[in-house]
Amino acid sequence: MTIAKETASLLEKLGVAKDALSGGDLIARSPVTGEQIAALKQISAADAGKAIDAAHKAFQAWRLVPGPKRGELVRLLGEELRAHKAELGRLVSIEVGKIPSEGLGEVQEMIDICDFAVGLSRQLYGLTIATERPGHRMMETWHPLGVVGVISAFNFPVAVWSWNAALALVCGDAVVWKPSEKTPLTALACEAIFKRAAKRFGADAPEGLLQVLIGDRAVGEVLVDHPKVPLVSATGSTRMGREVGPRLAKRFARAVLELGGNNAGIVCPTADLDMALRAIAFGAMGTAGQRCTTLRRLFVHESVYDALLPRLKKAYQSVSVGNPLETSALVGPLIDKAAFDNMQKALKEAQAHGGKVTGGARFENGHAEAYYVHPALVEMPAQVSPVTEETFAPILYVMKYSDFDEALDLHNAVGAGLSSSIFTRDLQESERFLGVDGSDCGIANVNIGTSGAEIGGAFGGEKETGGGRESGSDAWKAYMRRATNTVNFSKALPLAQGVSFDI
Ligand code: UN1
Repeated sequence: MTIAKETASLLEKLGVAKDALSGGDLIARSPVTGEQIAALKQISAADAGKAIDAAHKAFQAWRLVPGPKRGELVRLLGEELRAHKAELGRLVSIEVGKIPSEGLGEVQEMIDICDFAVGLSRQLYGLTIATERPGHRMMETWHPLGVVGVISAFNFPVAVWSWNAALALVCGDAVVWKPSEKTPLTALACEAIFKRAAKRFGADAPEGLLQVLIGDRAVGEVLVDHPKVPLVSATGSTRMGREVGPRLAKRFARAVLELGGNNAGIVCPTADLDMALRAIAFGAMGTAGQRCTTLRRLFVHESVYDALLPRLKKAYQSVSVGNPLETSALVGPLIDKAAFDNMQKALKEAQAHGGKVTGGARFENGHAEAYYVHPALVEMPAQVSPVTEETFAPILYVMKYSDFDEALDLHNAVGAGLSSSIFTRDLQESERFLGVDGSDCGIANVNIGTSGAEIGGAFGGEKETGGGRESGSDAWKAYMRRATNTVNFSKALPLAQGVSFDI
């Protein structure tokens, strides 16, 4: 069976209408072979505006449904995802080129956030606060916010949507989703899955609660600029965030930005090198280096450099790269030619700055339009460009350090601030790394790689990563509006701060 045929059959099983898949000009391709798998119709900017209006109408009804009941819809969504995990996981592998366990893992991440959100639907807590006035009560209430706009990237085409959607839905919001143009099919599959859950939920799930906008940049701009969208959660490059952020600020809308990462690890003298090696391999080569959380920079202490480097090189030389649908390769293809070109450009620049490159070559794997590359390990004499920039490809820059403080400084001396890790058995080093003047990232790990976070924690980062937090912990608060309420149940009207105003 060709990939196009398999895709059509998967989409049918997932409930996507056949006529949505042809006759349009948005060409969906599988990076596995580079072949076209669908030609989708795109929504016009005017229709995108109408879809947002419809979502707003749905929000006005949905916000009146009690939180725990809203949770029931997300429970059903999780159930549908469990039932269709194999098909959706496979579709992720086809559309993004992820290996099977990562395609399935992404769907598992969706199921996990649904479970989390169901529990959360009974825990949208506000505080009761001590008031200085007798006979008064002060509290805070969390109310649904409105339409939540979600702009997602190709590399986690379904999980990142679900982090946002599951929280937004239990928080009483409607969702308008603009998926990456590189991954429209998995978005249509999610829409179909959601619709089934909504149908099972019944009439209390208003029509239009989820809108999927298949379209280009102009459609994304409608979402970003629409006055009825009080929050946009956008995942993508820092360049994209630099455009989206100010536009949202201009109309005082909230932004949850999850932008670039230039994640680093530090390997200390006491590190368990076996463990570090495995964590580095997955962090840097896994998902073909196309996670926001991918390990891109490694600082290795001079006392263990010669022990670690040959082993790391060997891992790079022996890692299996290949067709994720037909082989048990650990690394699949890059998403497209542009990703490959960027990778080659960075490697050339690294070489010009004295970098010694292992790997990095492309092979067609029988498909002229597919971009399979051997992950690249680059020994760098110093942290200079391109090390300081994120290149969305499997390149790991390795640098030697002698002093811990110097390593920390270098670690923090880049624009992005998403994820970080340290490999050490020295408590002083690990605590310093996690402490106030340690890693400046939103995620800081000890003896674990930079990627593969669980959904229970808040996900996001500082500086040029954008500052947003999605997923677990109290990230839900961004999806609701907080009201502070003071109630006077006395017969007097005392003013705060001792002010008197007697008329
Ligand atoms: C992303 O790359 O945009 O921590 C998200 C991780 C995954 C999510 C990555 N749980 O690697």
